[in-house]
Amino acid sequence: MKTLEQPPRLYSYDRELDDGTDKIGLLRDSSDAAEDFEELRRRVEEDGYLYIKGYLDREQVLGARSSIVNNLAAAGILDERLDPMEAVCNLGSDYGFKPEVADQSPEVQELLYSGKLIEFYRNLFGEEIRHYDFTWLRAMGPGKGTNPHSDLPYMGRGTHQHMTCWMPYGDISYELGGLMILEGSHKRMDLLENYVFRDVDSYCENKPEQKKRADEGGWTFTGTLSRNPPMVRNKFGGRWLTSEFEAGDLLTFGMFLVHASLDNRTENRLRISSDSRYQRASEPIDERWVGASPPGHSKAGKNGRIC
Ligand SMILES: O=C(O)CCC(=O)C(=O)O
Ligand SMILES: [Fe+2]
Repeated sequence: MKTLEQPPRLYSYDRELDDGTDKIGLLRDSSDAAEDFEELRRRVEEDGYLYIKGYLDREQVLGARSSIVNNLAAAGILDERLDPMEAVCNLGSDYGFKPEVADQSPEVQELLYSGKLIEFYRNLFGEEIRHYDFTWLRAMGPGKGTNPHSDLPYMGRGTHQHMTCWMPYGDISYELGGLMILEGSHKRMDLLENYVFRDVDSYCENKPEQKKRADEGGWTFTGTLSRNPPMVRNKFGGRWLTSEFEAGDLLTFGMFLVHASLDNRTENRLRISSDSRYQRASEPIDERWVGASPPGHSKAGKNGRIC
C-alpha cells in the first residue's frame, strides 16, 4: 500500500489530519488499467473511486483554466498586476462557488461534456450516458475547504448509480488543497444509512419553521456529514486518501463515497476545480440539475412533505 512519504502537514476544515500510515495515504493511481474498463469497473466497486493520472489532455485542461481565469480577472477577482494563470486573488473579492463561470466557458463545456471524458463514462457505464447540465465550479479562496459529505443528499432524486468527476484546472499542491476521499466509506452502509438518503431540499411542510426556510430557498439539512475530518475518519476507520493533482488527472467517484477537501493554505491563490455528474441514459435523472437553467436547490427544487 502506498503511503505519504515525508508527510507534509495536511489540514481540512481547520483541523490537522492525523499522520499515521493507517490514517492517511495516497489515492490509488489506475493509469496502469486506463483502457481496461472491466478492471476499472472492478476498482470502482472495490475502492469507490478511480484516479487516473494524466488521462486527459493537459493542454486542453489548461486552455479551460485560461478561460476561467480570464472571466475571474474581468470580474476584478484577480490581482491584475500578475498573470491571470497564477490565479492570485484580491482577498475578499467575489470568488468561491462560480457555476456561471462554467456555463459561460465553451472550453469548460467542451472538456467536461464532449470528447474523451464522455467516451470514458460511456465505456465505464457500458451504454449511452447523460450528464447534468449544472456544473459546480469552485474558485476556493485562502483558508477555504470542503467538509466531509457524500454527494447523494444533493442529487439523489433519480438514479443512485451516477458518478462525480472532480476536475483540477491546473496543478493543485497539498498547500492549495485538493480533494480527499475516505477509504472504504462507500461500503459502510451501517454508518451511512441514516444520513445518505436524506434529501437536502425536502422539508416538512406542516412545520411552519421548515416551510418558511424552504420558501426562502434555504435548507433544513445542509448535507454535511461532519465538520471534523479526523473524527469522521476515526469513526469510519479507513484512511483519508489524497494526492497532489496535475492538470489532466481524472478523479471520479460514486454517490456514497465520503469525501472532503484539504484547506487552501496559500496566502492569496485560488484553487480552481469543478465537479460534474454522469449517469446511464436509461436511468432516471434528478430534475434539479438538468435544463437550460436548472432549479438546483432554489425554491423550485424544494420538495414539501407532511412529516
Ligand atoms: O472541490 C471541493 O472542494 C468539493 C468537491 C466535491 O464535493 C465533489 O466533487 O463532489
Ligand atoms: Fe461532493
